[in-house]
Amino acid sequence: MTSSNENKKSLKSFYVLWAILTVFGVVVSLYAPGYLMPKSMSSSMHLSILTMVVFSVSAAPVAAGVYAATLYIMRNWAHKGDGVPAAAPAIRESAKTVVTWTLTSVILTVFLLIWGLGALAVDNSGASSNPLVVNVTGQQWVWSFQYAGPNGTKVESNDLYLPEGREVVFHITSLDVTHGFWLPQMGVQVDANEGTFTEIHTTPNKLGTFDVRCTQFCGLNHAFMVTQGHVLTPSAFTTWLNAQPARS
Ligand SMILES: [Cu+2]
Repeated sequence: MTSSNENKKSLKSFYVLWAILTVFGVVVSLYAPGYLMPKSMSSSMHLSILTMVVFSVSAAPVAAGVYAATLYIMRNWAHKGDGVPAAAPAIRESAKTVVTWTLTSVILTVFLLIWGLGALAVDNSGASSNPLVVNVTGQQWVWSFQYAGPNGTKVESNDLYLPEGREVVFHITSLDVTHGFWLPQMGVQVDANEGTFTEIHTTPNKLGTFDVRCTQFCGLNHAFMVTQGHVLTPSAFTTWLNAQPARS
């Protein structure tokens, strides 16, 4: 009787610790991604940041459980002196704890699976009938961007210009080794491979500049394979496009 009461009391500290660490994890998860991830300039990036927050918040109780168990065990099984340590109640012998732990993990995992599939579906839905097609070519160690210019001409630029509010479809390839086409603020990242095209889309929703980087180590000057992108108003974009020299 006494022993059972002691066990109850003792495991209570584990529950309290679990709750405190969960609250801490949830608060950090709510605010950290906003500070640590690039500022969003597209709906895809907004969805990526939201997904990061949802996944971090959902992982918080599980991570908190692991840390709480670790601290609880370190405190209760600490060996002091030469004597045999006093036995503390084992967490695994508490049916309530095991059921809570398992159910929490299962429910959160199923929720994340549903969220992930839903986010993928949302990101792939709503493809516009008139997207801007930009051909992206990576080579050691520059990016170049080809657009359809006025009157069937082709326009090429080493800076990426995009209009606000219109879906952009990137057709990406490489002339040599594998590069990684990455627009951090747009939530766009896909490999550029020689001899084949990869495709990715986004819709910029904020005016301003963004980064264009390479995510695959592609040789000596990989770190310098960076350039800038610009989101312009649709009319400014048309003006820019028309001002470029036609290539053919
Ligand atoms: Cu590269």
